[in-house]
Formats: sequence, structure tokens, C-alpha cells
Amino acid sequence: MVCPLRKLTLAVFVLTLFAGPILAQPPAIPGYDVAWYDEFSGSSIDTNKWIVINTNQTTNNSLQDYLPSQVYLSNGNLVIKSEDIPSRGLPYRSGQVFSTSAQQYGRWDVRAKLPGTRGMWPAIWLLPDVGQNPWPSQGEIDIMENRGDEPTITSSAFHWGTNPPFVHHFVFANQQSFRNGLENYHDGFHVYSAEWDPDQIRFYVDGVHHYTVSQYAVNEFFDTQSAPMQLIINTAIGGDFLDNPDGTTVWPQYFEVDYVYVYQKQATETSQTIENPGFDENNFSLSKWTTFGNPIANVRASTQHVRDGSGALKVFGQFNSSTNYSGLEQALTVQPGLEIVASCDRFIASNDSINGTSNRCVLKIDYYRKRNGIFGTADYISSIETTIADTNSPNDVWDNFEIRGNAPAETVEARLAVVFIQPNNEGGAVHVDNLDLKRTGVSGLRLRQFDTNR
Ligand SMILES: [Ca+2]
Ligand SMILES: [Ca+2]
Repeated sequence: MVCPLRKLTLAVFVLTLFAGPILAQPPAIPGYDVAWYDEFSGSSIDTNKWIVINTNQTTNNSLQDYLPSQVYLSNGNLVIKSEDIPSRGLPYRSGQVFSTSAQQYGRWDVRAKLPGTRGMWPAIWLLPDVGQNPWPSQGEIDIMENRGDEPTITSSAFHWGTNPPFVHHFVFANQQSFRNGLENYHDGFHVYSAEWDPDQIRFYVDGVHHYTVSQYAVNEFFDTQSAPMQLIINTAIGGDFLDNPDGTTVWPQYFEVDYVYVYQKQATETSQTIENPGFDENNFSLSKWTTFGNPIANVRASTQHVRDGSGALKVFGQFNSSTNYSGLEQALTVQPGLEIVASCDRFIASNDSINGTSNRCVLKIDYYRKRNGIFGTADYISSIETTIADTNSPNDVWDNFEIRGNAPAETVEARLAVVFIQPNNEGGAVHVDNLDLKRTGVSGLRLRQFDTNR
């Protein structure tokens, strides 16, 4: 890396003038403490935090030589530059960094703008010491991967198995998002996150939770075999994951990383309140919500029909020729016996009304005996729900809906959900605003006692 002295002096001068206001730091996240972070605002890579890789040994049949000269800081970003200049027996040059520290469990947030065009394979991932315990015997967490010719799709994955004997399993999920058209992850900065608990890994893009890998999916692997992992950021070029570069590939390409925030979980979990209830954060977004059944961005933040603020939820079916369930959810920590109230406003537009007779949308409260539990497993207790839209619902008016009930025995979490159920590929969309989930703070038992005292 080259950093001329005159530029360095200028950078220090500018920082002295503006150091206080412009230096950001990780936001507080309920239940977590900051473990370490890097804003990449210096003039050279902080080698206390990062190892810049220098190797022409490749994996997955990729085609790049990882050279330290391809990795540098610029304008507050870590930059990985990929070029079609042969080096040490390989046709391309690119870069890779490892965090010096390894951590088991916690949260990782990486804000980045991805490289584009065919052959680019940017990745943000976590890997244990595979020198001590050969891959994949202690797992691998892929926070974000992307193919350069698929700008609107990112994926998250978990790999596990044994070695020796070599046995490799993996699970993964693609995600897309829709705001003003399908989000293009090559065009701007987005935040890619993972939360890793002892029995579960949750993946996020721009604060929207899109995928969970639980103990159930990985044969209880988390309990027995995973280990502290280092954070890795790199752009591989070509290989088994995607097509190799060709004449359409544009060179050079840049993977820019604005920040890395790493958090550790606090020993005691704090109770939360519903966040972004009206979908108005960041102008309009699903930030803080967990989406499900969303393969064609059919669960989206929208400005089409808004009750209050700047945004609302729009949800419709997946059109996959079988009964499908799409929607979103968010959880509150509760205790058994507490009264829980869920409510929302709902709108159906006449130009996209509930066609046919089978589509239905419900407002639900799901009760769990385990935090972040998986629906339909032993984690799940029961639900209450009310229909907020079907073929009989009026068009072009906002209606309000509410359900209430007492949390059953063993409940530790109540989850508010909106679910669009599409059995027969029939059209129509539902708009929802002002979702809310409240603990009234008074159990049924206490209410009766209060009445007696009066
Ligand atoms: Ca930065
Ligand atoms: Ca709103």
C-alpha cells in the first residue's frame, strides 16, 4: 500500500478540524455490548484489527491472487480492488482480509457496497481456525454472498460437517428487497448482519431479518462443534459458486466497506418494545421486522397506501401454484398470564383487490416458550388470530383491527405477525400500517383483584 506523506498530512489536518462531528460509532443495540469496530476512517489498515491476506492458494476453483496491494482505505472505506492483471500463475488480482480477533456468538454488522459484473464473488463471512480443525468440522457462517451477474440477490448460509471423514452439509437462503424497484446491491451501501446465539443464527439485510438457521436445521451441530470465528471480507473471482469472468466483465471492480461493528451479547437479555411499527424508518422500510415467504419481494415496504407517516406494509402471495404463507413478524418478551394486545390498520385498493375467494390475510399473536423459537417446533405454544382481509372486505377504506389474549403458561415471547395466505394463485394485495403489540402490564388475575378492592 502506498500512502504519500503529503496526503497523510492533509488527512490529519482535516481530521483535526472535524474529528468530533464526523467520527461515527456503533449504535447501541438492546441486549448487546460493542466488542470492537472499525470505521476505516484512518489512512491505513489497522493491523491490530485486520490481517491482509497474501496468497495465491485458491479454494472453490476461484481464479484470483490475493495481494495486499489490492486492499486499502479511501474516503472512510475499506476498498478491495479486483483487476484482470495476471499474478503468480492466476489470471486476476483481488483482496481478502481476516479480523485478528475470533468470537463465538454475538452480532456482526457490515455496511458495504458490492462489486458488480460477471465473475465477482464478494463475501462477508465467519470462519473458525481451519488449520486446527479442518473445514467444515467447526462450521462456517456466510453473512452475505453475491454473484456479480445477480445484482438484486444476496444470500446467507451455514456450512457444517465432519473432517475426517469429510462430510459437508449446508443450508442457505436468497433474499431480495423492493422499495423503488428491486434493490440493487451493486448500486449503493447496505448493511449485512448476522446474530449468532448458542442455538440459532439470524441473518439480516438493512435491519430486516430474512433467514434463521436453528439447531433443528443442523442436527444440533451448534451445541457440540462450533468455535470462535474470524470475520472475513473478500472478493473471489470465478470458481464453483458462479460463472467465470468473460468479455462482458467490467474491470476493475471495487468492494467498498464503510464500517464493521461487532457486538457481544449481554448476560441478561433486556425486554424490547415494538420498533418501526408504522414502517416509517428510513423514510419507508421493513427495518426491525422479520420477513417470511418472501421469494419475489412480495412482502415490502410501500408508499402506495399509507395511513400515517411515510410508509406502510404491502403484502401479497408468492404465485407458486401451492398454498403459500407470506408476511412478517416481530417479538416482545412477556411472562405467562400477561394480557397481550395486537392491533393494526388495513387497506385494500380496488385496483388490486382480493380476487377470487381463497386469499386471506390475518393478524396473529404467536406464543413461544423459547426466545427466537421456530414456528411449528416444540418452541411454539399456540396462536390467536383474526382475519383482516378476505374476499368480503371493502375496498378503498382503512379499517382497524385488534386482538387480545392472555399469554399461556410457559410463554417467554409473544410474536406479532401479519400473514397473507394464498391457496390458488389468486391476485390482490393488502396494505397494513400502525402495527402494534402491547403488554398491558396487568394479568387477568390482578385485574380481578383490583375489581374486588374497589
Ligand atoms: Ca467508514
Ligand atoms: Ca406508516
